[in-house]
Amino acid sequence: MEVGDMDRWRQKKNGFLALGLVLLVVAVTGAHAWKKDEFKRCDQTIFCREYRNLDIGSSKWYVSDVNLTNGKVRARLVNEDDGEAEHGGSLILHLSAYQDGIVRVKVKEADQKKKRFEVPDVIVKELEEKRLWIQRLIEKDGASMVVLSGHEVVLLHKPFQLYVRNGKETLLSLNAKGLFHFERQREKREGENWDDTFRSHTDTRPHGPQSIGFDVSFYGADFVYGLPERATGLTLKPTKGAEIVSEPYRLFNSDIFEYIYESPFGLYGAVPVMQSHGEKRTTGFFWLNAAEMVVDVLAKEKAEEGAAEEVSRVDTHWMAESGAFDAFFFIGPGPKDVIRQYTSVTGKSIMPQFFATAYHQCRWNYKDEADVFQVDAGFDEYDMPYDVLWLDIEHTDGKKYFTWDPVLFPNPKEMQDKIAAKGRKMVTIIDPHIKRDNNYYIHKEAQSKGYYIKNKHGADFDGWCWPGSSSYLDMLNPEVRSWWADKFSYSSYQGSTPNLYIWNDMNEPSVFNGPEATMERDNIHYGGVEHRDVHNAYGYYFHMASVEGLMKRGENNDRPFVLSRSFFAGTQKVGAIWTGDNNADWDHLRVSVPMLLTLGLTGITFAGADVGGFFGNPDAELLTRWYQLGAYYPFYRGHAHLDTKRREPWLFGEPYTSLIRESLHTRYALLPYFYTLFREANVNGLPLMRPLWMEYPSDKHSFAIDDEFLLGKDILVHGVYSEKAVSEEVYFPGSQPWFDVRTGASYSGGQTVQVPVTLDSIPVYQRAGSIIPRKDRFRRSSFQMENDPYTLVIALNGTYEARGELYIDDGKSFDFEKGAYIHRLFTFADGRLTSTNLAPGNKGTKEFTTSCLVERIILLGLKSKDLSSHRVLVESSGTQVSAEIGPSLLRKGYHQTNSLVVRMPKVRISDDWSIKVL
Ligand code: NBV
Repeated sequence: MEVGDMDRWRQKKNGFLALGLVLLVVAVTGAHAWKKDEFKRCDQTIFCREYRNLDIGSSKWYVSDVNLTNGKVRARLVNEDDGEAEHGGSLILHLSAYQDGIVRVKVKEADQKKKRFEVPDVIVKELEEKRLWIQRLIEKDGASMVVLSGHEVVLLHKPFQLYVRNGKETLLSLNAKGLFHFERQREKREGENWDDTFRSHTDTRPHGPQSIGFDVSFYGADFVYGLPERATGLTLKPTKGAEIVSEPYRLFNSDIFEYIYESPFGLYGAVPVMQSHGEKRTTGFFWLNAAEMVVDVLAKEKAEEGAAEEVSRVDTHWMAESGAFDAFFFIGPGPKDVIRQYTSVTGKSIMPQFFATAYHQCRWNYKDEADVFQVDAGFDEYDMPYDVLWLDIEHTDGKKYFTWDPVLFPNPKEMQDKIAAKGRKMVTIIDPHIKRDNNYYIHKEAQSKGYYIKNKHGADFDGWCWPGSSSYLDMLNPEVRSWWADKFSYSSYQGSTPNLYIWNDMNEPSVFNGPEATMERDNIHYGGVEHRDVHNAYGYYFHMASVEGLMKRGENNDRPFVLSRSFFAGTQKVGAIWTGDNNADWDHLRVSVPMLLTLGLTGITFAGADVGGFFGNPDAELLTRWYQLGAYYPFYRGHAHLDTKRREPWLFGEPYTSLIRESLHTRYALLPYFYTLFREANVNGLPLMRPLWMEYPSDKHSFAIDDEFLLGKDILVHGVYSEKAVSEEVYFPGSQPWFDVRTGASYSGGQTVQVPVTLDSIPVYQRAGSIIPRKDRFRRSSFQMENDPYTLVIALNGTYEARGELYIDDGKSFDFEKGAYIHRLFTFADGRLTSTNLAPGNKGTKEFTTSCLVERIILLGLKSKDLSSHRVLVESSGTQVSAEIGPSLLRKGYHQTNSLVVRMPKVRISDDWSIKVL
């Protein structure tokens, strides 16, 4: 047998030998091949196979009685095939409504044999305060109707169908295609076998079939988006029509070894939310369910003969193996409305510490303390800023997390202190598999307290992972999470310091010898919950427990930072994620953009892809292109597989070293803009990386664009995704021009331009009408930029106006929640730049102050006549200051003439002031 053909789990199951074998496989095959057969296809999955073969209109459910109870609509659903109370009888539907266009529908068995699992800790507590008390139910023509502000919900009785409407138009529907099926739990019939076998694994399915499937239609939609995580384009293409086109989109958190580009199979995380978009409308749908789920996007129906146009609607079919029916409909009407609505259910993005928004340097593995110091010194020597140095699994003592290899890392505290002296931080990896070693304190305690997930026989589940035989903590149990959180205290986590942060990997959870590289679905969690029900949320709970740990440790807590590979709906309120083990190839560079855009649409904006690609060795050009693009990812980290050649950013020689340095500098200069955007995400859920249609919702041309994106609303980024590229096709949205951030050259909006590119840079533009705050002095880390002065880059629109914002706080504590922040608004109009306060008067009791100055104001988009008679007066102080025409603006060597630079206006960033420029 060839090494390349071996099953992955068998490569790994020998514990320490595993690593060597993995390396051997990579070395021998050279190629990256996903072991597709290790994962279930739809036709190997009972519920998926059955649901996919159902006919449109096959649902047999109808509404038998409807009433209003506690401000909610309660309806009974009856199956027309049922004899008297067969299968335990009817279903109960609860319909509730919340402020801001959110409709929620829950359906349960009237008599639940075993309580279906409702995923806890995803929905924010405040949601209940926003619930509307439904006062009146209108009964008419076999339907019940609830009128809300601006929309209504219609419940059709026979057949059961639900429509969310807006005046005369339908926005969303449930079961309009008649695919609602609900497998009620029941007793095993005589001779029936519930076992499900896949490869060598048997799932006993002790509670039998309990799947749920239904259709949701999005009206006025051209495309649907969402359902991370997979390495595909931004729009979710049809998977099924009259014929099956491809596998459905699968949501089943999996450690997919060497994942491939353009595959509907799910990766490490799952967010069962979809957003639809068309010229006039955006809507959304979220199913809170953590079991294995698949979703078909149905091909559009052909227009009837003679009909004016194709149906502007997207039909989708949702199916899950088990769990509850708890669904949310979001009425929009715009893309930002849907994200606000969805994140008001599942939470807004955390506010990161300032350092976490800067550049991170990682590798599997930095070998020892000397290696750490060398890499750290390399950044200084090559004048490259970085903020965080990461340690992967080899830093531990035998893959026992919270320990240090005594030979390689004998002085972890001193090491962290030395790194911290430059204002930098470190991160260590903590995975969820616990080595079953009786000398390991974590294992001993967890075992004696009964904190592990149990197998179907009630014993501690034992699976194979990096340390060999391992058990997995039951993170569904809040008591276990709290116990785990205590393990991060400085007294418990020996060798940790306040400058150490955390990385959670393998939390799908990854089990080398388990079915589909995870654990058995009939394993048992807290409260008797089967693993099948909680699977997609396991990583989320593990992430949550680690974050809780950083919150608890020590006093004067800083905001936690924990990166996770696995995620679920709501992860945005916990921490950051990355897209896992990508390849060092051009396709993976390109797909990183739609992957991150999709995550942003589903609330998870603090995300990035491994810069350089995890597997394989990028050549200097690819690495440079990745640094150039990654500078605009919300999370910016270079990372590499153990077996790859070293690739610290100065190792490739010129011109690459200088170009990578420039990318890092670009990121650092833009940190004030990034941080302002992070705050926006924290307040209203909006992602940093945005598809063009989020800002230009009626621009049809932009709906499927996923090789470029907006960072906030003011920066347009287009990566370079091929070798030796000489030009890129850039689409400039909107009606206003865009300014090249390096040269100041402008391009009119609403056109596609073949823009020439060189290795020096990727195409990046600033929107006319915007003001972007920067800090242009280059330091070793973001910490050292704290008191640096600002540069304001003003890109004028056609009416010589512009607007921008800046958010600042202490960059580390939670005081911002009590009002310790500054939020400024900069406006340019009538030749005058004005700075005013944007924070509300009642923002809180704490204050934040800064004495940072503005050192430079750059105006782009002037006409030559404006430049002939410029005078600059700081009106607030009455002082005249100097201004230069057309000097080098943004990077050395570029001389844009239609610009003006005002130097040292001597105003403070936090004050009110005005400067008359023209
Ligand atoms: O801990 C080792 C790696 C890590 O570097 C990577 O970032 C993770 O995604 N980890 C996966 C396990 C091994 C992968 C082959």
